Amino acid sequence: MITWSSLSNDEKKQALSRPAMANSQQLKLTVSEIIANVEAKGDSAVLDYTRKFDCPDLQSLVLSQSDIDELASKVSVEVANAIDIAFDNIKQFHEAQIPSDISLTTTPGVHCELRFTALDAVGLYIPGGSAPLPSTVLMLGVPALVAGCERKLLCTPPNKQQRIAPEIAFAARKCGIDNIFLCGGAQAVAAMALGTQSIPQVDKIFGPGNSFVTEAKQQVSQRADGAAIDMPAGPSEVLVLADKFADAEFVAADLLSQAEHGPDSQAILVSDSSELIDAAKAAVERQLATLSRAEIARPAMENARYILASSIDEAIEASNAYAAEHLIVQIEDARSYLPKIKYAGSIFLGPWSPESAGDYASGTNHVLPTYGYAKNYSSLGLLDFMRRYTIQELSADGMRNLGPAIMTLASAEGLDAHEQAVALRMNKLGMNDTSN
Ligand code: HSO
Ligand code: ZN
Repeated sequence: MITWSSLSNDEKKQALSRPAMANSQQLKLTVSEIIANVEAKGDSAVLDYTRKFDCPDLQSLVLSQSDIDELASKVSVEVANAIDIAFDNIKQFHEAQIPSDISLTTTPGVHCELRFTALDAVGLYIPGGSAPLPSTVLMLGVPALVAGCERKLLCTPPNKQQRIAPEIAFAARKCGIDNIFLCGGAQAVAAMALGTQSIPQVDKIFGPGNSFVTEAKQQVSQRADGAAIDMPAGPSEVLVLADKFADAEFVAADLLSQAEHGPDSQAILVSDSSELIDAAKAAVERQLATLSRAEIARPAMENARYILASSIDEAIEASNAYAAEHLIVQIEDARSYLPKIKYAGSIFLGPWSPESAGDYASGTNHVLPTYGYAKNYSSLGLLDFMRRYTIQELSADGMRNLGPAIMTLASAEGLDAHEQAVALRMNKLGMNDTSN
């Protein structure tokens, strides 16, 4: 247990430090080679990498519509119903985010508009690995559907049988995904960003992934002919704020639900009650023994931090300094602390709001800024699948009214051509005296 008030500023930083991310020179080099190969050889490079890493017998990168239908039909009624419920809630919450265009007269005769439009083509990346996540298909696919993106494609690594998890096919079909491609890793990101013979080029790539995927997203986003990306990514994390009224079993379960994502997951408990911390630690041990993924969760919990604060305000100070991806507030009257909570990707208020609710089905998006990026990035939302642009229209009166100010500013910046573009028009309007 770490006592927050006894720490120096440096020690506080240390207590909340995240593990260094593996963006070694070697990783960068390997990924840039993969991207260059995909750029040069297209499908055949993607196919080679996929055969090497995921599926030695892979025949085609394209999962046909009949294969998607066949896979989707294997999903149990129970899971299908649960996906339907999650889909409906996520859809409702993202539909509520549909923005309104703005149309405004700033100066008489000067008309300005702001319009929103869906991105044309989006690429959704769904990792394979130890737990394929159909919930992530919904979190990416539903906003793309609601935004009205014309083309939605999904890349995910195939299993050895050239197939994907039936739940992923089912969720993708529900979201109206146009194509599923059987590839993963940096090669999938390169293919979506640059396009290949069978994988169309997209405007923006979304979704979580391992260090190769993350590095590939960074690299393609820096190319003018590449693609935009959703947000930088690091290992998943949770910070639980709890007081003496919190249920220690709930607290432990929430820490562990983060820990089971991966050995590099971060779980932090901050409380003003040492009794609660002790009880939560004991509950973690008890619950850990019962988990099927204990082998993954245990190393993560070995790095877990338990911080004792002298007050709730001090606990919130620690939480703000960490800027957690998920912040769970199990404090009496949790909502009343919202004004003090500055940074978190998503906040879970009160004893009945586990992270699992937002991970799956409440309606909020589970793609969230990690690694402290909650300070300057937002949780994924509808607007990430749209772009906004502006329109302006000046009438002759608008030009008469605004022209002098524009000319004065252009002249102050020494940009004669800018000034001229207005002066010519003012002359035509008979406004020869342009001094203002
Ligand atoms: N907690 C993960 C999302 C997830 N959890 C998917 C379960 N399935 C990152 O926010
Ligand atoms: Zn989760």
